[in-house]
Amino acid sequence: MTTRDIEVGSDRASVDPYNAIQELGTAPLWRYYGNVLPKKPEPKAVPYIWKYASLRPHLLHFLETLSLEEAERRVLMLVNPGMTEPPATSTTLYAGLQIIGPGETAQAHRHTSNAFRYVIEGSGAYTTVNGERVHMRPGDLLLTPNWHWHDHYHEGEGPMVWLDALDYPLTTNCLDVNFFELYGERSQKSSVPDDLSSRQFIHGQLSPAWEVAYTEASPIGNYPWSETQRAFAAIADDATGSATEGVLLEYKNPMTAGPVLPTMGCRVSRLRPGFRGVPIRRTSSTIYHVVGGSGVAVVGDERLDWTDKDVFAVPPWHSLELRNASDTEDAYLFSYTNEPVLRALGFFREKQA
Ligand code: 1HN
Repeated sequence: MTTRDIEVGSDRASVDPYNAIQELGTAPLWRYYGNVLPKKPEPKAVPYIWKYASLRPHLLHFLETLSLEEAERRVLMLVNPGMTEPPATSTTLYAGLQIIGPGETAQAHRHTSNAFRYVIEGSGAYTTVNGERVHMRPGDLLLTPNWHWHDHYHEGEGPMVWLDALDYPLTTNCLDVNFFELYGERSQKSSVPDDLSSRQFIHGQLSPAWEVAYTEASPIGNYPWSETQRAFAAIADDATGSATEGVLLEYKNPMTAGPVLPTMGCRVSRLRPGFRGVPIRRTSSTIYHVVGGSGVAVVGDERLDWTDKDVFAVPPWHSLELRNASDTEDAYLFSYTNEPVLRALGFFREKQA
């Protein structure tokens, strides 16, 4: 230690020691202890519902007034009031509503964020994913995993709307691992037969034996609604279903029998007429999209009344109770969750609330 160090040290002793340590890039743990280690999760995300009927006119307005050349993607982000900057829909999850008109192309790019689309209305559009054209119909689930090139084209009539889901609040806001690249041309050329991955892999129990590559993300481009309907029809009223979410089916990666993407798992449930779920609490967050029907989600202290095409967010460790409002009609809910991330890292917990 030099004489100078000692002098500086004694100067500092006369100023507020808390300011002094702050200027040196430190903080006293004893004043933060509760924030670092709360008794239970205290998410920034809050329970919230986005009403499709209110948003649809605005989607149509921007379809009329904003070109895709200007917008790149014409999307209304669903921003959780507790997670506005940077915007997210719930913890580690993003959702947005994208609209595209006839003849439009959303140009090709790729990013490390995993993404998928869940088709809400319209038909005649396709997404080209690494050279494969994947066609969309309402209720279809289309995957664009990490670093896969993707562009969208609408060759049909009328507007097409889908729900975009991404894990960028994880890759960009938490982990700083997102890369992004433009393809260079506006669209990819088709290099494999249309919808081949779905046709090859969708029948799970009979998979192509010549395709040996293990893929962490599902190789299936589209999980069509027609197959989802067949799966529900096959069990009809015979299956018991889950006490919390009714007849709950999970979309599977045929390579791993696990979730479709390493960061996001997708499910669809049928709530029978009069269904009233047992409340549950999970460390994962979940985004729900109403495929059909209407009901109630009690999320923590909030009551969210949902109907056709609405989207709602359930933050971590909030109790969730799902009810079908109808005594005569089924309700169908599509949902996705960050449960795969939590399970991989040993952080998944659930308990009856
Ligand atoms: C994206 O690439 C798409 O490809 C949609 O359609 C929404 C939101 C954030 C970041 C990238 C798309 C997106 C996105």
